Amino acid sequence: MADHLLSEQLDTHNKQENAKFSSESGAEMTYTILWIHDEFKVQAADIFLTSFLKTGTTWLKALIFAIINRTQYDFSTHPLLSNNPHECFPFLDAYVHDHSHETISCLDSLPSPLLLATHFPFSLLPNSMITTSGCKFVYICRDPKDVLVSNWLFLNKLRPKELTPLPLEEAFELFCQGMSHFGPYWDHVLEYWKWSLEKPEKILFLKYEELKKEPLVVVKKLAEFLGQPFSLEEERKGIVQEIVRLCSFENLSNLEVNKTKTCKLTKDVVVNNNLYFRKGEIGDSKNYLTNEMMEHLDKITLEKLFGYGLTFGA
Ligand code: PAP
Repeated sequence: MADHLLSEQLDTHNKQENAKFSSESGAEMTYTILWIHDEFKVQAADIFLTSFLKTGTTWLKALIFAIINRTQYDFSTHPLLSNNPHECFPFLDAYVHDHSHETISCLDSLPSPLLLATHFPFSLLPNSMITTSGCKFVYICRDPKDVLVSNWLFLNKLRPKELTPLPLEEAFELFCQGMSHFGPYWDHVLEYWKWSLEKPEKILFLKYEELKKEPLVVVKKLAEFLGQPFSLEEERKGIVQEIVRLCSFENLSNLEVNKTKTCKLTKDVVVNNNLYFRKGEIGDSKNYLTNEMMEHLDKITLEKLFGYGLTFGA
């Protein structure tokens, strides 16, 4: 009986802490959206990386940074060898989260083209980002089963110590219901997919799985889309291969900066860089999800994407 009472009390405490945690991050999010809509000035040269959580953002940040700056840096002393990709290619949201004008004005001092990332869904982007001509978007998606598992493991590591870890069953339910910081996963993907069909010159739509399977092909496609195609001379010198190698999971995850250092995500959240590099594999979710869970997720995917010409995977 005493055990039962204790567990009920713990449950109530957890729910209260969860609610506090969610409402604090909800308020931050609202502020961020308002700031981006009212204050953020888009420039024609800006490059935006948009994605849901855990779909390959860190990897793509590294690749775009390396492609855009390939004539500036030597591969032996490259900034990506001593900085986490999130430092080289920051989140727009993180700047805003800081609530300090000093940090926000830092945006003006970043080198052009401005490389900024956001997890916001298409429908929450301000009109200026969508309509300013010249600026480009790259979106990356991933099989939802792997997204769910990767995100569940990551968030449990970030969870305040006073909260018990979120059980996978609960994370699964929330994910299926579309409850996440950035809305339902499938809607997130579909909105950007539809935009990419409408404006292929504005947004390049990528999949984590195709990047894993054919990194050289995708890196060339990226460079071309961003208006900086590789010259024959660069190809002959093996620059595409160098970029792929520099940004590979094996290379980045073994760097001192990514093994031991931290990165400030927002004013209050500091993340160990090694949390961004777990396994980097396709299909690892099968080691966590039951067959039933996987079938259910595949069924939602089929239903949600039906008729749009989009499937997950390469
Ligand atoms: P974020 O939403 O916190 O920015 P994001 O970078 O999108 O995370 O996704 C992290 C996933 O990408 C992790 O997947 P996993 O949990 O299934 O392992 C991470 O391991 C993987 N990842 C990070 N860097 C690379 C890379 N260079 N190559 C391939 N996968 C990578």
